[in-house]
Amino acid sequence: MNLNKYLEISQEVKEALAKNKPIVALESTIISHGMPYPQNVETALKVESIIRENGAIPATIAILKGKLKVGLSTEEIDYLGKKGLEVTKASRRDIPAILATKGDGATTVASTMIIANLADIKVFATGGIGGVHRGAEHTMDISADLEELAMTDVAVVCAGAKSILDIGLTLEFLETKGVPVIGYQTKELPAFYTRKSGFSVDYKIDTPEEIAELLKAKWDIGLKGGAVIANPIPEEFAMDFDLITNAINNAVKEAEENGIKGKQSTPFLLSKVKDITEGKSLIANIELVYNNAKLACGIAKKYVTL
Ligand code: PSU
Ligand code: MN
Repeated sequence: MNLNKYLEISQEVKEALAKNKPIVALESTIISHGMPYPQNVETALKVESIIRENGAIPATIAILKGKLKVGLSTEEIDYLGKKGLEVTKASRRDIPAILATKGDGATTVASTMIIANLADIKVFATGGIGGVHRGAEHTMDISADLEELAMTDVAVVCAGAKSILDIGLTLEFLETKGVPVIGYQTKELPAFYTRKSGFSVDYKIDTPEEIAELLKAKWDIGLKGGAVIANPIPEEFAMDFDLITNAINNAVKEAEENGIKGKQSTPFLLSKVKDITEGKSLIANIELVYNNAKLACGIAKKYVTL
């Protein structure tokens, strides 16, 4: 395999890998498609500094000029944030074409997992994962993130599944594929903007150290695939359940009326929810990413000692 032709790891991340330092991977679709400019760039840079403050090395991942980049410069993050929706949202299926044409791609959870794994990074923090969309029984819109979780050995720390998705079907899919869904200090799967969803996780685990032990056990015995570590949004930033439920229902309706499909779906819904909640959902989204980054550091720090 001629990986060197494609993979470009930053000096800082290379050194961290060589010294077995804890590293936390970060995705870039959240920058280009998940949040508006300039909050996207501010958040991406702050999440990196939070990771450093918490004793790990951040590795933001994207595809730039046909290279799989692990560890971006401030300028590169700014470039992706400014270009926003103009950058290709790159999931698993998009990677080969972007490499061949020397293009740019903002990596989703699925493709960030793939690239992190190539670089031997095992812990990844983000906001939310893709899942089974509402109405998937007709549209078959099921995020490639779920298949990736079934096959690529990277743990994804997120704030649960948001109700733009069918949370119940998303959990069923993960169960079928053998992906552990762990609640950090909670028995209930958080629903991104809120701490509750009405659905249970498989296991409640109360410390980052035990989560690291779980990952180690899984991969030691050769069970392929990742894990979902669901971390509830901090109480003080959680949104009112009725307010967010209403906003999401209206956004889903508007997406249907406008025939929004495929890879446009998640970015469209996120942006609508933000408008309907007058920006409150964006504030919640930013805070939960910071919170997930901190937990990911705890897991990564223990994992490197095992
Ligand atoms: N959920 C969010 N913000 C995001 C995404 C999901 O709250 O930015 C992005 C992630 O990159 C995720 C992708 O991997 O959307 C899922 O898109 P799709 O459903 O098209 O696979
Ligand atoms: Mn989709």
